[in-house]
Amino acid sequence: RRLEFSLRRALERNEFSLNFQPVVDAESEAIVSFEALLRWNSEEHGFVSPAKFIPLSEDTRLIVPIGEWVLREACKEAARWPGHVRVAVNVSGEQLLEPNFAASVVGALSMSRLQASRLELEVTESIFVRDAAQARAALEQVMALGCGVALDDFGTGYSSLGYLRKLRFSNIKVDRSFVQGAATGNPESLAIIRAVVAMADSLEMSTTAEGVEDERELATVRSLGCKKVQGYYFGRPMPAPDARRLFDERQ
Ligand code: G
Ligand code: G
Ligand code: MN
Ligand code: NA
Repeated sequence: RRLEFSLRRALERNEFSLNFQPVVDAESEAIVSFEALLRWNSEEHGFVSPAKFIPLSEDTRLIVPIGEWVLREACKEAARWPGHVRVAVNVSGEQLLEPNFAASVVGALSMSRLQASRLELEVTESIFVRDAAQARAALEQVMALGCGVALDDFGTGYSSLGYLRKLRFSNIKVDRSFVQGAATGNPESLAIIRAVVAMADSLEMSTTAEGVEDERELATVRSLGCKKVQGYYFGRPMPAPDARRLFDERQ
């Protein structure tokens, strides 16, 4: 495939970049972190959507070197931010299950001199489908380093309630579909967010409402007790200099 051919050369050609999307405290609206989101501007194909090239890089295992690059870049950028601001990095199952995963996290942290507690790794429930024991072992390794681990897109995939009992996730990210539903009064969405927040609270995990786009969605997730909020309402994913500027302006 032509896209795959280009993807194989993208790292050496320096075609990747990271965007950063702010995450704010639901009460104070202060920025608490940024999520790093990978972008690819290909010489042959122009901007390619992550929805297209992330699955391709997983299938070809190119996600391993690409993911290592993302970790290093994200940590390097976060080291420039004020000490209380964290960075979240998405991690694919293929990457997590590599025997070298924890070592690549250690490498990214030491190269950037970023404190482990300022790095949060985002994984989806799907990582527990393939090799649950290995996924758990890898997460325990990075948790032992002091990194946070968030469950991304919670509620949309394979149910991982069993893993909530065994692993101390720092954060549960409530998928945008529930946020949208709740804000339009959908009783099921409301009940599900309420239940997720109650569960997260009693397990001492934080909650982030994803994809908040307007005032009404913000008011809804706030009243439901979500601790953090992320979405276009507070900022789109943006290049690092814009993220830094936004942060300076808002504080
Ligand atoms: O930024 P956007 O909404 O277009 O991202 C689309 C999807 O790509 C999301 O599911 C997001 O988690 C995923 N994604 C973005 N950046 C990365 C990355 O660096 N690594 C991995 N594994 N997935 C990413
Ligand atoms: O799967 P993950 O949650 O990592 O993906 C995050 C994706 O959600 C990114 O592609 C990002 O661009 C997108 N996103 C972030 N905020 C919003 C929002 O407010 N609305 C919508 N529709 N998408 C969002
Ligand atoms: Mn994410
Ligand atoms: Na998500």
